[in-house]
Amino acid sequence: MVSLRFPFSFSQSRPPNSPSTSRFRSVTICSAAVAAGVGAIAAGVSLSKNSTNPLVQNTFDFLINKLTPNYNDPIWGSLSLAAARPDITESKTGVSFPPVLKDSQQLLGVGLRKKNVMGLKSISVYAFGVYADESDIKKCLSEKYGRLSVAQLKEKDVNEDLMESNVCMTVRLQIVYGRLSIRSVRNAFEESVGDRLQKFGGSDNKELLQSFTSLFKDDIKIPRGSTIDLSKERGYVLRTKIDGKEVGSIQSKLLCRSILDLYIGDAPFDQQVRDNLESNLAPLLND
Ligand code: DAO
Ligand code: DAO
Repeated sequence: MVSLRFPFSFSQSRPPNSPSTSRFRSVTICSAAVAAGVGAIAAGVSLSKNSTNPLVQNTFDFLINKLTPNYNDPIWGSLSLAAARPDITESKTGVSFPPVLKDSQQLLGVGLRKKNVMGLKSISVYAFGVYADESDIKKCLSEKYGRLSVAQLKEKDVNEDLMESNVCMTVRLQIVYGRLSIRSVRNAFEESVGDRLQKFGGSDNKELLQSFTSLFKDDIKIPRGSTIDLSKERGYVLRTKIDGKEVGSIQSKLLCRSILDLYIGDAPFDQQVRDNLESNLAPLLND
């Protein structure tokens, strides 16, 4: 009897008592062949990982994409396990994220937003997951990146194209800090997003910033456990929902770009998401 654990490339660990554990345990496959295959591939990692030969690297990436039980791989369908695909846990907080949102947006990475308070201590504010629509990825990015290995992808700026393109995406925030006030959200937002608006759009973006922060009404409560979805929809519309309830939407390519930059840009809140991005994008580009 072989337990099939974490069929994807996120580096993570799951706390023993996390809510998804029992469902996760039930994903068990009676197949020595699968175990042998995975073992052989794992052994191949050390041989191929450092290869500078593109043919070897491409073959290796192909085998990894096609033979490992990747959570995006059709193997899940053929084993009738699609419904049992486990949530992905952000390791430092134990917060879990569904592998797919809105039926078609695939999870590309999870991370943690920390904030330094008065230069003294660092608090964990929220865990986040970054999702992108699978068919949009193919439509917008496959022609340019479809035949590249993960290593080759890492040398390109695929994250830039993802942020600039019309790919529908969602960043899901799950609040872990228990004393978040709207005032501190507004301040942090003005600092982090304001900085990006200036970087990508120049200095005259006060109105745009205010149009977004004016959505944060004083009576909104965001206690620990709240979920905020920031979605870039078709035509660069940024829609914000708190616990599934819409709080507003704004059409602005610059705002969408600036928000995404916080999570998958060059100086992201958590480098772990950037480190995994290409490995999680590659199977979606190559299918
Ligand atoms: O004043 O208690 C405090 C420190 C709060 C820091 C809050 C940082 C907020 C980060 C943005 C959250 C967006 C949901
Ligand atoms: O972490 O610095 C940051 C920026 C986070 C963006 C948060 C947007 C929050 C929008 C909804 C809050 C509504 C009260």
